[in-house]
Parts: sequence; C-alpha cells; structure tokens
Amino acid sequence: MKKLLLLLTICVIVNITTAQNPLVTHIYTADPTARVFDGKLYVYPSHDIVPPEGTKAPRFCMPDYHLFSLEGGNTWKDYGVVLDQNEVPWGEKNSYGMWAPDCIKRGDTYYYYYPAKPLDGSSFRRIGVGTSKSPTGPFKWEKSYIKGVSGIDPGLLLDDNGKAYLYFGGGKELFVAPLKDNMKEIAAEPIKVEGLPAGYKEGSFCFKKDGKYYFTFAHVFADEGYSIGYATSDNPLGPFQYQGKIMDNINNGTNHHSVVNYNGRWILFYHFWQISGYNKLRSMCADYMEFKKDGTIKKVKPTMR
Ligand code: FUB
Repeated sequence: MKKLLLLLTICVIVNITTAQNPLVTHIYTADPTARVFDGKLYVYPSHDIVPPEGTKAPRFCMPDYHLFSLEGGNTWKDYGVVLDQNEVPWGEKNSYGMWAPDCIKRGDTYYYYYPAKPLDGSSFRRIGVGTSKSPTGPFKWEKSYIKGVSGIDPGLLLDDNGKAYLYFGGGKELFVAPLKDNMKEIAAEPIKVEGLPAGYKEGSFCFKKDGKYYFTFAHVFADEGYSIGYATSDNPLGPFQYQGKIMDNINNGTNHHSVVNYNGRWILFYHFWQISGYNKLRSMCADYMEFKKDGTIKKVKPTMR
C-alpha cells in the first residue's frame, strides 16, 4: 500500500506565484474544478487518455477521475483513480465518457458529482453523486443518478445560508435546481438560467463574492473559438447579467474552468493542450485572477509555460 501511494504521489513543481503551466504532466487532466477545504487546495479534474487500441474512440476518451491536492506549497499529489467508468452503479460500461466533475463539502461530508451515460442507452448524460468523510475519498457512490436532472457539467454552489444549488447543462442551455438537505435530490424542478449570452456553451462555475453571485462559463462567439465569460446576479437562480470575458480565445477547443480563493488570492483553473498538441488531450493550468475595485474581473492572460 505504501509503495502504491508513493507511486501515485507524482511531484511536479508548481509555483502559483509565477504560474508554471501545465500543473501536472504525468497524465492528461481537463475541466479542473478547484476547491479549498479546510485551507487546503484540491483539484477535481477529468482525465483524457489516448484511446486504447481497438477502442471505438468517442470525441473525448475519458475513462475515470483522479484528484489532486497541493502539498507543501509547490507539489501536486495525485490520489489515483477515485471513480472508474465501470464502477458507476447506474452507468454504461466502457463508455469513456466521464466528463467534468465537481466536489463540495457540506457539514462534515464531501459530495462528489459527476456526469455519465446511463444504462438505458439514452444519448444524454445523467448526474451521479458519491459521499465521503474525506475530500480525497473513498466515495460511496449512490446506486441511482439524481432524478429529474439530465445534462453535463455539474457545478455546485453552497450559499452562506446553507442552501445548495446544482447547475448543469451544456449546448445552448443551462439549468439550476436547489438541492434538498441530503444533497442527493433536487428540491424543485430545474429552471433555465436566464441572462447568459447567445454564445453560452458549457462548463459553468458559480461562486459568491461580496454578496454577489458570479457565474462563469465557456462561450463561443460567431467569429471566434471558445473564450471564458462571466455574468453576475443578486440571486443564485438568476437572472444573470453578462459582464464580459475573463479569458480570450486561446484556441482551446473547450474551456471548462473554475475559480477559487486560496490564501487570499483568486485563481482561475482552466486547461490547454500544450503537452499533446491535440485539443482532446488536455492539461490543467492555473493563473491568478484579479478583481477591479468595482467588482468586475480583469482579463486573465494565460501563462503558457
Ligand atoms: O471534457 C469533456 C467536456 O468538454 C466537458 O464536460 C465540457 O465542459 C468540455 O470541456
């Protein structure tokens, strides 16, 4: 066991003050959701692989999830596989479709949300959840997906008053539903998130700062590729008001990201494909993000090294 842990602990130097991207190089990592739990920085990304020989490769080939923590200020620890595609109790086997996840802490429990293809052969994904007493698992996976929810990119917000919201969707529409206290069921029918620009695409992330809800997402405008934009609201259910871009198009192909406040500074996590040269084999990156005095966000210039 000790040997295995040692193997899984891949040390990659990353100095967040002079961002060194990508953050890890031993596997491909995409769609990074960063969270701070009890002062420690964790990242819950998805995992791109080269399709195994003989596999009919889907658009992205994503078999499982790893998770990472920032150790000692400059070392990322890989905890290995936290969920394999064939362990999803309600999921299609060998679908290679384990897209962007999220994890959140409520009380003393960690809830890990992930999309997967259900067994009934439907073309849309469902969203499952697992629980653990530790941010690094092991997670106990619920036998069934969350009823009444279908789509990708689960994004969680836990409000100051203890209410939790699940955002999900992709394509042209995004939905939000409040969750019951058990965090495994929706408390009301999902509603469409209003106020997003027409180019809204996917990968939404909601956080709260100074009483305002910031909603970030990947968007594609007609004349360019994926960029990251944001909208704000006084209500987690919207409507939101579009504010502009956080990151210009970097020819990414996709642009799933997250925002976290760590040690008093805001960081934007995103992905790029600088190691592979192929936009289906992505690597997670991070750069500091700053707010102006009026609460608007300064554009982030990605560090490409
Ligand atoms: O990585 C697979 C999918 O691509 C994610 O779920 C989307 O947000 C996009 O990044």
